[in-house]
Amino acid sequence: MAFVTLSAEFLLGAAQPAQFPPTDAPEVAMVGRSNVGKSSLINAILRTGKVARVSQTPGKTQEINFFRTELGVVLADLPGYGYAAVSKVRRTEFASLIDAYLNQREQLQCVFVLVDARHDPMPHDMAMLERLEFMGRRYAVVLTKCDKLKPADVEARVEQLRGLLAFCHHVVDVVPTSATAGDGRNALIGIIKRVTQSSQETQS
Ligand SMILES: Nc1nc2c(ncn2[C@@H]2O[C@H](COP(=O)(O)OP(=O)(O)OP(=O)(O)O)[C@@H](O)[C@H]2O)c(=O)[nH]1
Ligand SMILES: [Mg+2]
Repeated sequence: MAFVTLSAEFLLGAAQPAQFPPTDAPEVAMVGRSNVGKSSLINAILRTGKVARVSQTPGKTQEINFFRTELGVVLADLPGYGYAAVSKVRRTEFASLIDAYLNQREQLQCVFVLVDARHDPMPHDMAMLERLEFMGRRYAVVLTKCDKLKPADVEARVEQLRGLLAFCHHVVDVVPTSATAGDGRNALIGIIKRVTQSSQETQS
């Protein structure tokens, strides 16, 4: 792949929809449970150091963080869903911020739904996939932390997700990744380029 590193600029963190930046670039968003590896995945895609903040403690990302990248695409890092130790009020706030973003954001061209490859998808994950399918939003399932599994188990998880999504119309792909090993990066950059180019062609 031609991109050794990708430069990026942090635009802002939005705690409410009024703060979403009025960019004119296509956007790709990371969603998924707390601690699944959303911020790590952004860093793994960029490879330009720790642009997005990562933590072992779930609930690290509390706003929607927007990064403009060299690909001409904005990457959005969303707060995680389903983290029980965050207060119920905060969880409801995160959920409504995520909802507002998915409903309103016109720049959004594709959602990366991150699922921990070590476990069966959780009810929250299935609900998100159903929601995106229902909304007609294009999405890809990104399996994270594959470095912690044997290759045969990764393959089985990919097949399980492909099976679950067999009749879905808006899924682009199921991609096994490891942020620590860098696996899956080229496939994700390929998807980002494909979905954002097709959006620009539609606009012109
Ligand atoms: N082994 C391994 N660890 C990972 C991988 N991706 C993330 N992690 C670890 O998982 C933990 C959570 O990563 P984050 O990127 O902060 O997760 P997040 O989804 O952004 O979490 P929130 O912001 O809290 O929603 C950190 O300790 C990471 O180092 C991976 O591919 N492999
Ligand atoms: Mg995060």
